[in-house]
This record gives sequence, structure tokens and C-alpha cells, in this order.
Amino acid sequence: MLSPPRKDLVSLNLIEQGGGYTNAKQWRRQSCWRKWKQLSRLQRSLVLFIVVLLWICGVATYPSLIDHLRGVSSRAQLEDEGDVEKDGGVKPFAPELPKPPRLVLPEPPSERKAPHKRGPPLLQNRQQKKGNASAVLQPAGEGKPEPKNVEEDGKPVVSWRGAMIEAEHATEPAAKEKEDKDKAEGEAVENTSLLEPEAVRLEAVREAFRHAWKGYKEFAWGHDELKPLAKAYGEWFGLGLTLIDALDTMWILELKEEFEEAKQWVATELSFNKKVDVNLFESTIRILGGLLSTYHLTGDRLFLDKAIDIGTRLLPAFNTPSKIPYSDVNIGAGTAHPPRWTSDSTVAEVTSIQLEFRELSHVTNDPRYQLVANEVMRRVHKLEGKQDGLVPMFINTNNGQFTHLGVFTLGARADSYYEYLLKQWIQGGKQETELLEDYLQAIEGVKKHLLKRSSPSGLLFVGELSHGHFSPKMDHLVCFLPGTLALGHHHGLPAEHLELAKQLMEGCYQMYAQMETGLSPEIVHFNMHSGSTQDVEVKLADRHNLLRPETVESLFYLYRFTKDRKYQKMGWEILQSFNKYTRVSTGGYTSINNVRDPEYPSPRDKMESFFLGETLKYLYLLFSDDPELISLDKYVFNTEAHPLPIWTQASEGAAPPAA
Ligand code: DMJ
Repeated sequence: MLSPPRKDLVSLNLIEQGGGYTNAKQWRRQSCWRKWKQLSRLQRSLVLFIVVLLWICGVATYPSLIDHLRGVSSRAQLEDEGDVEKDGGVKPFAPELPKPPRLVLPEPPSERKAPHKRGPPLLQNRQQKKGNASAVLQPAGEGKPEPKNVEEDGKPVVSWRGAMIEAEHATEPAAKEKEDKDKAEGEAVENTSLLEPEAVRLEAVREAFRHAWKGYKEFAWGHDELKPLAKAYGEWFGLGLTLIDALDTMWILELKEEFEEAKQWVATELSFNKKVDVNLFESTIRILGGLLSTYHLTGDRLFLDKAIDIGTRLLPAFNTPSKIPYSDVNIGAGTAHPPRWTSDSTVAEVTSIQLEFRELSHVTNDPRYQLVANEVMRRVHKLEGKQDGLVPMFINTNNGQFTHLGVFTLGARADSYYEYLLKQWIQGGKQETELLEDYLQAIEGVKKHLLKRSSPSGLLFVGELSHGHFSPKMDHLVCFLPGTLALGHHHGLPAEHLELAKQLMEGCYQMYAQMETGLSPEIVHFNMHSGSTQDVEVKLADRHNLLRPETVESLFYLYRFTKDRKYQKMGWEILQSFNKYTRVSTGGYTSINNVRDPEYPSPRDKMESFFLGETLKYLYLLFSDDPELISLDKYVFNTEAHPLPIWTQASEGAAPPAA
């Protein structure tokens, strides 16, 4: 409780304030003073209490009001979103409700300066802070570091636990300034007059690759993955995963020296005669796929021999009662098994190994590989439990039936099933009609059940279906789809597929453009309620970016087939963002935890092998104007971006036997 005000103090204040006033004013004041004196002690206390309360409320709400008026999308707002999620709320889909006043700390002065907005005019939600090159990054799990910005030759340099993270801008500064201005004036990414010349774009990717390779070579040579901050490596299978995944990228990027060194390692160090458990799908798409494509590009028999070796060691995975392979194989012991907790395999995994096994048979004339792979497709083709061509995510290795029925996604666990339906059909010379039928039916299923538009911008996206209930959740993984649809159209499928591809491409691009770092999170939720202010919402747990390739992969296909330079420009922006927020100056790139915080993206200290195998390769191919550089009439990319030849003559037994 407030104690009643002391009479003498009040009179003293009022007398002081009255000095110099006119008579009328003095009279009014005296009259007020008389009225005040007529009040009881209790009444006066009450009035004073209310005045003090109003003053406190005013002070507390002042910064957020100012913040609001400035139109600054504040960190406080982002934190607020996080709170709602923590409470298990459904904020992404709820209409905007007025918020109660809250205490908000004013943002640092630099953040208040004119926010740099990107993306098409309607979608300028992304607030890229200009001069944010000084964002300090630090390994996950540690407290925020104090900013240590030192200007060196006009370039901000930031300390990151010993590593120097230099915020690099490959674009020439003056051109970048103009680019920003154009965007602020509402010009969308379609304005391509500022696109860098082809040689500059290609060199930027080569430079990024060399930088990543420097870290791998120095701290992780011959191991699976680089941990660029710890300057160490991580093992998954212990088979030099990054090196093998990157072989054909080096060949395509014409990094000859680097390629030769890696080849020496394959020749002298790589051995599959090891008692290690490997995941069938991952080792097929990365190792078998990588070796086969390098063999085709170089003609060097070394890579084929290694491919035969690993392919043969993976065969025990198919020794199951159902012919649906187990997820894991011990390549040294020749044994296979499902995960410890289930006898299920993932549908995407068992149906996305066919391009590689079929190619291995095609090139060796040994039918064993394609027979087991085709048998999986034959069985999945006949299975019950699909909905308009959409498949569940799990399949049992004992009985060969789908499990966990009724849940459909084009994201994790199902994605590359759809991709490989089309690509096997292309690989086999477009003769295997069951594959095509399944693919076409699945695209109809996507259209019927999973395609929706966001609010407010009407972006087309692919959601998920769970027992008849639609969820507007979309994994970044789904962004392979625009590319696959465009590829299908290139190979003769309906024009509608290309139209769909273009629209989905825009949504995938916005998953980057609307984030503060310009990098997509792993998962987004699209808003569908009219009155939403943002198309894309991201839950706290979904804010990581693993340097994934799917969006730049699709940009590559879209550019190849349409020649619309806006796709190159989108890819260029994404490369700049990777350089700005994931590049570690001592070598390598790192996945990050939070794409919404450009001040602290929180590195995870891991460079996935697909960053070199896929992301940089697709960026290079996107920036190249040469349609013969891995011609899409001669090659089909596996799901790890390893190009395999399209057969001019269908391999005997390649087509699944008729049901
Ligand atoms: C890669 O290993 C492949 O592209 C796979 O199909 C999906 N996951 C990663 C990349 O995101």
C-alpha cells in the first residue's frame, strides 16, 4: 500500500509550479487546490494511487508502442511467437488477436535503422539487417559471445571461438547497394539486369567449394563429415562419406587438383572390408551413386570396381521374408537387420535405391542388383493402403505391408519414392509404364489432397494429410518436387506439371526469402486464415538449416527448362546467405540452429556431405548457361545429385516383371 502523501510536500510542489502564471490560470489553480483540500484523506490517497498506476502503465507500454509505430519486426515478436508454441498453442493458424501490453526492451540502435527488406513487394516480411555482416556466431550450447567487431580494410571481422567468421559479400558492393534500393522500391526478383556474369557466378561456387574442401582436407580428411568449428570430424559409417559424395562435383566444377587428390585416397585408402553397420539407403545414394556417376564422367575403372564392391556388400539387406529390404547392413559381416525398435523400413528408403542398383546391373551385366531392386517396386506397386497414388511412410519387412496407414506426406520418409518413380521411368528409356502410371496417379493425389494456398499471398504449397485431417506443414525436403515436376514435363508429361512446378518453386523460394537470414528452416507451417499477415510460420524446434539442396536443385531444373533468369537470381541470393551465415573462415560451412536470428544463428558444427555432393553442385549447374553440362537428355540425377546415364537401350530385366 502507498502511504498518504505528505501535505507539506504537495503544497511545496504546487507553489513552485505556479510561478509566472496569469491571474486566470492562478485562479483555476487555486480553485483546484481548494477542491483537493476538500477531499478526505482516503479520497486523496486513491487519486494519487490511480495517477501513479497510470504513469507506470505509460512507461511500460511506451517502447512497444514506438516499436510498433516504426513497423520494426522485432526480436521480441519472434520471441513472443516462441512462447506461444511452448504453450502448445496454435498461433500459426489463429487469426491475429490484439496483444496485451507488455514490457519490451528497445532494440539496439543498429537494428532500428531502416530494415533491409527482400523478396517480392507483397512478401517483404523478411528483415535483413543491413551491415549485419558482423553477426557473431558461436557453437551451439554456449552463451552468446560479446560482439567483437574489428574493421579490417572496411570488412567486418568477427571472432568465433578462434575461427574468424568473415561476413563475405561476393557481390560487388555498389551493385549490391543498387540491388537493395531496387528491392526497396518494390522491384521483385524478376529484375535480372543486375545478375552477375556467368563466369563470376560459377567462380563463386568454385570458391565456396574450395573453402569447404579446405576445412574437410585439413580437419576431416578421409572421414565422413567435417565439424568445422571444432576443427574435427564426425563418423557415421567411417567410409569417407564427404569425399565420395563430392567426387563428381569436383569433376563437374573442374577442380582437377582436388579431384586427383581425392581419387588417390579412393585408390589407396578406401576399403569396404570393414565390420560396420551402414544404412542401406544412405550408402546407396551417396556412396554407390557417387562412385557410379564418377565412373561414368571420368571413365576410370577404379570407381566402377569400388561401386561393384559396395553394391555387392549391400545385397544382404534384401534377404528378408518380404523382399522389402532391411534398413541396415553390416558390410564386413554380410548381415543385415532392421532398426532395434521395429521391423519396419521407411518407404522412401526402400524405393529410392533403384536407380543405383539398376545402373550397377546395366554397367556390369550382372542382373543380381536390378532384380532385388525391381522386386521392391513390383511389390510396392501392388500394395493396398495408398490413397490416390500417395503412399504411407512405413513398410514392414516381414509381411511386406504398409504400416502406420492414413498419414501422407511428400516430406521425410516418403519424398524420394515419388522422385524415383519418374526417374526410373526416364532411366529405363520411358518403357516401364507401371512406374509412369504410379507417378501420374501420385501427382493427381498431391493435387487432390495436399495442395493449398497460403494467406495473405496465395503461395502454393504441399501440406500433409493425417487420417483425413490436413496440416499446412511442409518440410524443406518437399522442395525437390518443383524440379521433379519440371523434369517430367521436359520428358513429355503435361504442361500443367510445369505450371505447378513454377508455382511451387515460388513457395520454396519464399521459405528462404521470408527468413531473417535468407535461409530456409527445416520445416514451415503456411498460414491459411484470411487476415494472416505472414505466409510462413516457423516453430522453435524447426528453425534449423542443414545446408540442404532441394530448393537450389529445383531452381536448377526450372532454369534449365525455362531459361528464366529469375531462378538464377534466387539461387544467387541463397548462395550469399550461405556465405553470410554458415561459412566458417578456417574452412568449411556449418549447419545452423536458427534461421530467424541473424545475430545468433547458432551453428551446429556439422557440414553434411550433401552440401558438397548436392547443394554446391546444383548451384553450379544453375549458374551455368550451358545446357550440355550434364545434359538432362542424357543423364538422370539420383536423389543425391549423382548423374547416371539414361539408357539408350533398356537393360534386360530392367522393367519390373508384369504383375
Ligand atoms: C540427401 O541425402 C538426399 O537428397 C535425400 O534424398 C534427402 N536428404 C538429403 C538432402 O537433404
